Amino acid sequence: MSLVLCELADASPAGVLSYSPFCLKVHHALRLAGLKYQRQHGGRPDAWRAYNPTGQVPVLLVEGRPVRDSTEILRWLVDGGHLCGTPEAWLWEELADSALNGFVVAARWADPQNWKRTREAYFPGMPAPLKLFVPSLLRRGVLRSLHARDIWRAGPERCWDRYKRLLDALDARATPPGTSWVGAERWTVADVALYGQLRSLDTALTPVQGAELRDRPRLSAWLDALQDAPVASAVSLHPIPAQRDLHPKR
Ligand SMILES: N[C@@H](CCC(=O)N[C@@H](CS)C(=O)NCC(=O)O)C(=O)O
Repeated sequence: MSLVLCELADASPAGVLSYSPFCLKVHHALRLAGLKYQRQHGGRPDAWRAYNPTGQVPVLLVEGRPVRDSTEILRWLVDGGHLCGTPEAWLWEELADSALNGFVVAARWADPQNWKRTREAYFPGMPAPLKLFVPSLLRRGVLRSLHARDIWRAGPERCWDRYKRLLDALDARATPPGTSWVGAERWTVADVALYGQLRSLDTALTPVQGAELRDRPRLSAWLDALQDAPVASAVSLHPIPAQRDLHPKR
């Protein structure tokens, strides 16, 4: 079966496969499932608009058919028996994609200490004259969205206080290294979604936020073990439904 992950630039030189937490989530899910796939890199998220009208990454091409949105990709993996998706695991997946992701975006785009690093990492090849104003314009839009999402609205202090409290709660809740976050027998949608966002908070772009995470020993140990987790030996318990209606009307 041909699988192609349409994503952003390869960030491997920076020690992480992708700067996109949602792409990272899918990379890890595919890796844990033991599925081989190819990578296709775009310069901007909307490079794959032909496959995804929202203009976002990731998109997974399955035999050329697009599965858009990381959550839909996980759903597809669950349907194929490659990943476990209990109701509780889906709740954690939602928390990772919404609450935790807000802090990833705030750490990179809003925190003035990190913005310069983010700009250099996100717009490496941009000609200098454009680099003077395009990233700042985009940043303004991202700040507006963080305000609307109620992440940055009460100011940086309140934002980072919430972040620390959330990390404390996750640290207290963490399961032993090498085990699923929801106590399942197999890796779940919760594990890979938490991995994508938490790992993204622990890159060179956001040293302070990464250090906060590293200060939580149980959570750090869980994350490290998941990063190094062995690839699934049973690659496919059930054949993957190639012709499933991937975007049914609700
Ligand atoms: N719900 C989407 C969110 C994906 C997402 O936000 N991707 C970011 C890159 S990490 C993106 O494409 N941003 C550009 C945009 O939102 O316009 C998913 O789970 O795939």
